Amino acid sequence: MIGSSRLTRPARAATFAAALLMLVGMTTVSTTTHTASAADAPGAATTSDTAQLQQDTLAAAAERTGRYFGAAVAAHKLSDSTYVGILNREFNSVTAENEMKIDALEPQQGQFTYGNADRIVNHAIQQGKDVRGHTLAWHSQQPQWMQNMSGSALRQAMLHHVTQVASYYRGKIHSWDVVNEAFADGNSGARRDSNLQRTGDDWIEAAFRAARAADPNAKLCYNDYNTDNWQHAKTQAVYRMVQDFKSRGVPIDCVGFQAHFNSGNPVPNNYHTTLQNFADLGVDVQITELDIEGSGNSQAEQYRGVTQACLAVTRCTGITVWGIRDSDSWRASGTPLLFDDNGGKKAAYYGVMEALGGDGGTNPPEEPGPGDCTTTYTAGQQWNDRFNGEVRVSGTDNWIVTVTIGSRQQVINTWNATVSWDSSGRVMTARPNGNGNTFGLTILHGGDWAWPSLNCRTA
Ligand code: 9MR
Repeated sequence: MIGSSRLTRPARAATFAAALLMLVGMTTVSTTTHTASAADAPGAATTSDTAQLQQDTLAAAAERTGRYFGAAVAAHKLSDSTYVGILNREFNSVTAENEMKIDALEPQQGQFTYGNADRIVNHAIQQGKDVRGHTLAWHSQQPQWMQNMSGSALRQAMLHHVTQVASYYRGKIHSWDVVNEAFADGNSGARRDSNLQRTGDDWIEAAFRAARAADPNAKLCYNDYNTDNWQHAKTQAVYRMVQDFKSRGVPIDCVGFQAHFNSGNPVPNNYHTTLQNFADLGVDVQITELDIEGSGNSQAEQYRGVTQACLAVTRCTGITVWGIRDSDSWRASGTPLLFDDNGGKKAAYYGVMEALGGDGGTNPPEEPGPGDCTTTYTAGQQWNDRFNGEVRVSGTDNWIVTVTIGSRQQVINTWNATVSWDSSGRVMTARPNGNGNTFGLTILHGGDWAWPSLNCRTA
């Protein structure tokens, strides 16, 4: 283990600094995780030493901080061995992606079908993992019979559902998303209009009381999206509701932040403030559906920042990512998860792992070798359809830098380097062309503003 930590520590320091910059909003500079210093240190471990070490996992690293690390799981994928292999190895909490929603569990009024949900819950229990229950009351994914209901009949049906499901799973659920997405988007700070909301403002607290009565030991959460930015009206409105619930003794234990991020909805630089302010109300906070569209270093830095924000809040008790491989995601085209389509660990995975203080194991970009070099990316001018970036190389004058871009992106111009492309069209290899150690490129972004991922070696 000694050799391993020697290998990763310098990289951690560099990337920690980059993450801190991100958290305070200075998102223009990113440094790759390559560094030569560890390899130069006398007695440092060799690559083969490192390869023999047992690899750390997200679950183990999170657990050492007193937190869980979970994933959303689909029952029909439990027969996919790659999927289950990653699930069993890396995660110690599970959320059913769709199988515990109202339409899945009570398709006909009063008739409950637990088959697919049970497959997930039983798998989790057999593997010693916690289960997050998602979700007891929601305006969406209601079965047809519920969609057609209103007034007191709907209120009773909703409470019956909460009671039946929470009782059925009593003792097996770590945390329930009792109510999901009950606030409107935009600046109103109002409740979302829905058939449930039209049964009266108190429908949310009624659901929480019913859930507490049915499963007194489960933590009861309110869960929503677009509540990450402390300045947003929706965030403030949810905060006031939780404050009110706590002051009146409505049984609420936790707030779930879904955390679905992309270029239009980036990780806010006040994210930590949001989590801390909610925690200060006397509830746990959980990141419940994390995904961040993008690729490479930019995506990794955002994952790192979110993880660090959670770690900085004592009552942030765990993180769940919304799927395992990119191809499992509800937003697969945005490649928003920690594992690629083949189940390989992405830069984003190592960003999370390093933030957790874990040992990235045999992450290839962290294995210093002869001829190692460092790249620094600086974002340049931006237009509607494209952006410029510059890559500065240090450690050698004789570099080969690979630049990997997103699937929707295209490099339309380069300067100060000789470049060639692989057959995928996503990996550009750049070499010096006599104009020094800084080269530039223009990327047509196709809606994906993520910075390219960089890798440097000496020729
Ligand atoms: O990932 C889920 C997707 O498979 C479903 O089609 C969709 C239907 O509503 O729900 C997705 O999960 C949502 C979660 O339950 C609540 N927050 C938003 C998630 C992404 O849409």
